[in-house]
Amino acid sequence: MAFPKGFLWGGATAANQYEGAWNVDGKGASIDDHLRGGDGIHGIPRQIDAVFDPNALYPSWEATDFYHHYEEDIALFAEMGWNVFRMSINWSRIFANGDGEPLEKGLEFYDKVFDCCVEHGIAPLVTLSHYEIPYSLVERFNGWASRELIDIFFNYAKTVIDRYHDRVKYWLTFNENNLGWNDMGTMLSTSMLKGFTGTQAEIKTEAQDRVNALHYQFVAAAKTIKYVHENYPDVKMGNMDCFILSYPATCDPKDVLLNQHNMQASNWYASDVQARGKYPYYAKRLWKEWGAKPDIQPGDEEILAEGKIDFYSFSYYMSNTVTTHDDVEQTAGNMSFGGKNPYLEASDWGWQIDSIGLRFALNEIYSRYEIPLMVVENGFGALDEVVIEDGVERIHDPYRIDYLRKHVADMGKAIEEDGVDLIGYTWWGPIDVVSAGTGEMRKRYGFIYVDKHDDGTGDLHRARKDSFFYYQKVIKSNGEDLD
Ligand code: BGP
Repeated sequence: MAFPKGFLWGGATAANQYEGAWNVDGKGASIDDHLRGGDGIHGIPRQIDAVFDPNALYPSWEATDFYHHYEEDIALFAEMGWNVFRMSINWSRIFANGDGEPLEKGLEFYDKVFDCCVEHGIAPLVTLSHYEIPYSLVERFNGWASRELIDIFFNYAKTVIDRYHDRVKYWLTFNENNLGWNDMGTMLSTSMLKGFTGTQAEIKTEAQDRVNALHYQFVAAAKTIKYVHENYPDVKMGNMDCFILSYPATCDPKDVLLNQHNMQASNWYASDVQARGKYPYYAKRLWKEWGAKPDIQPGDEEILAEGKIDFYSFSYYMSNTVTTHDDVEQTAGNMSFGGKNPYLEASDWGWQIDSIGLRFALNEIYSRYEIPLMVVENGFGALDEVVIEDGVERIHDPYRIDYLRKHVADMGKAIEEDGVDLIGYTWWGPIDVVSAGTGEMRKRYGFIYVDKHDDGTGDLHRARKDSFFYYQKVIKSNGEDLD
């Protein structure tokens, strides 16, 4: 058996892309509630509105309405055989403006959700901040550009961890924390968009703000982890990084060096701080290149050292290439762009499919930190078609099954042949949700179809896709039966 007994199998979601009910029971708007959808296939980016346009459609407002369907959805997850469910808490459902008094109604909602998970034998794995901060913090502080956010976040994290630690034993701090190092990541991961109206492509931030924002998030995460270790020894804390795997496009040593530097900037910079508790040696070179140094205040370094993660978690979807030569065609990726790889196929959105890259990534990460790993996002966004057969709705999605099969097989090899300590796998978007990058509904990842469309129509009913039954079989055989 490649996968150890007790391996965690499940799926991953995020409040802003799934929950809906954006303004009930006192909830405030989050940054995502201010975003319109784009069109990923035709390269039309998302639009951000500082002030709501009454004629616009904001996909997070309803999303796929987990808020009113959680019992039905968690029952479907249990039917697939899950023993873990990754979800996030919507910060603005607990603190409408990010700080102040917590909203009891919001807290009660997650009580019900976690109770329901536990009743079904599913362990919740909870992200504290998945690409959303209350919009009030964007307006008042310019998001994570301000040091004040450290304590505001800590207060929020402490509130929910104190409340739910009896049912939630696995927590993640910031979703795809590493992305804040470039402009593209700014929209969702650090939200430094005070007063900004425009498209994602137009966002321009200062290097100094980006370097600080990441630093404040590292300190806020470490402070939270330290608190948990001191108070709840049975609770485990992880980071969450977007592993952007890149290869040198040629064997020109210049490309190999460029790739090493690229991997340091986009991946290792963040995870070295979180796993090793200090900035890595190459940070000095990066700060020089970026033209900015983080605002490290007395006491920060001690907090970083005292708040190291217990396990490393990451998203992995695709790989790309980098080169110093100018003849490599570019393609899109997860909050990134990179060179095309002639050995790989890609999704309709240009994300290059590379399951061997996942095995490679697992080895790279494990050899660096030697702590347990979790793949907390991996998945395939595609255009699905609903057909009616014998009066029943069917969604035949062999492309998604194929992607899943290959990635599970390569994870199995990383565990069995390479010896990596991988403890869990949560497929991204196991039920259709709003796309983070493009705001589309038609970019579907789910094993469960939701009747919801880009124009806001749909009655939100759920239907099992072919991949639902495939994943059920994979889990039942603990990753052995991949036929
Ligand atoms: C990651 C995010 C998720 C998710 C996923 C798929 O970056 O953590 O929130 O959405 O990517 O990306 P997309 O929705 O853009 O296809």
